[in-house]
Amino acid sequence: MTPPAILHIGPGAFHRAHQAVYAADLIEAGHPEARIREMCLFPPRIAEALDAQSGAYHVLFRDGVNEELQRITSICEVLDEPDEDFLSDPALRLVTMTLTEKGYCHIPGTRRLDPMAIAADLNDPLHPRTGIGWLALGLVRRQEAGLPGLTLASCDNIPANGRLLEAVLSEFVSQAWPVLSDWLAKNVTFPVSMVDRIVPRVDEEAARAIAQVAGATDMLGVAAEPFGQWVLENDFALPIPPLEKVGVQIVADVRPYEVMKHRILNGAQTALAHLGALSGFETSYQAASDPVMGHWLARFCAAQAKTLTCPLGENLDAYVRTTLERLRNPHIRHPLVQIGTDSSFKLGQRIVEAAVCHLDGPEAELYALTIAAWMQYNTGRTVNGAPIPVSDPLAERFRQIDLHADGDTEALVAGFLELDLFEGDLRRHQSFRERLVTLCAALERQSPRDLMMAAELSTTGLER
Ligand code: CS2
Repeated sequence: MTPPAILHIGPGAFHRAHQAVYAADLIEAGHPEARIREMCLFPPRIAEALDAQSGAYHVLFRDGVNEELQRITSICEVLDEPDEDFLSDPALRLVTMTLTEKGYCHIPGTRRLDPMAIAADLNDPLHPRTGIGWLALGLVRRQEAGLPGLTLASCDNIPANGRLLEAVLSEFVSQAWPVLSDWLAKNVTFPVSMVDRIVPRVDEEAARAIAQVAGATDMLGVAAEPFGQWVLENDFALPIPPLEKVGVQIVADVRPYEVMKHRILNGAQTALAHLGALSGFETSYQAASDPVMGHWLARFCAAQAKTLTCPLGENLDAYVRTTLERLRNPHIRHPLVQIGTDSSFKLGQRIVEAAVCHLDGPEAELYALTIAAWMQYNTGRTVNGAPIPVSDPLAERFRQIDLHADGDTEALVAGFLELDLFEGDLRRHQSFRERLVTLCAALERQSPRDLMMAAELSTTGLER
């Protein structure tokens, strides 16, 4: 049997519905080396479930009209308890990973290691607990075995993910394994990648649908949209399996693709997460298909698109149209609370960077409402005072801002604007700040949807 050339760290639902599907397609196209060895750092461990299902699971692709079931067998081995030689296989060509934002152990907004998050691995680098610690140990053993370098590709939805991985791993190695530093710099590459597919967590309905079409319960099954994109920077230490044969775009510069995705698709999702939740919706599908919110969202996406450089081979109008259709897919019921989680990490790259381009223009109102809704959401109260479960690394800071403001909306807005993520022109823009105060005050009594409706009526009125 051809040994696997790919090792992936973190086989969660997103990976199983994205990279593992590309690998399955490539195997199907005659490249058995595209099989994947998985490494689980944290529960849920998948080895037992995969074994019980003879190494297969299903992805149910649903576009709202049609369903298509794909049986995936690209995962050939799972290391639930990895050993330190996990990177010492001569057949290994590509390491991919989905570690989540927190898995990079960095200080948010920077590419520097957070000393607290990495402390245990620095004290005991032979028994790592984090992905960063494991990669360093694995590379030490690989270098000792006289093997060539490797390509480490982050597949997390983080801007310039490869640069972040390179920075934190190099910093960790310089402290924990200084003898490896030089080899790492010369032999390991860290391509940036943009990955896209909406994969909500599997709810009961999705699990039932998968079981029904697959004919049996599937503990690793995932329901996802058919849309998928993977853009990978052309920077490989060794030749990798030819992923371009199954639609992976290998390009010199991933950034324009990444910014397009973060602003248009992810920006729309994050805007809906707060505007929608405060308007009483539970999923992005419900919010995006509501006529009032849907109309507003189309204008918002068009405003986001105006801030972009169009990547090669893309068409921004078409991308906006596809995004709106994707969000209206009735089978992809992405919970707004899931998207609203960790929003302090997301708001900057998805919304604030673009808002800065519109501060003086007619679209400023769209951004003021989006950011005001984010602020209101993070006070932990909906319009009628019902609690919102805020799940964010800054949740305690948000609570303090709200407490300190003590009902004074100007103080509330000022408190939020002090956060690092608003560093720059937006914070200093007087009329935008005033809009935020007015809208935050309005959101104490009215839902964002009510405000959108009122704004629409007044514009139509004016036009007449
Ligand atoms: C979502 C993303 O939860 C979120 O933050 O916006 O997971 C989104 O669904 C993916 O980036 C789509 O590729």
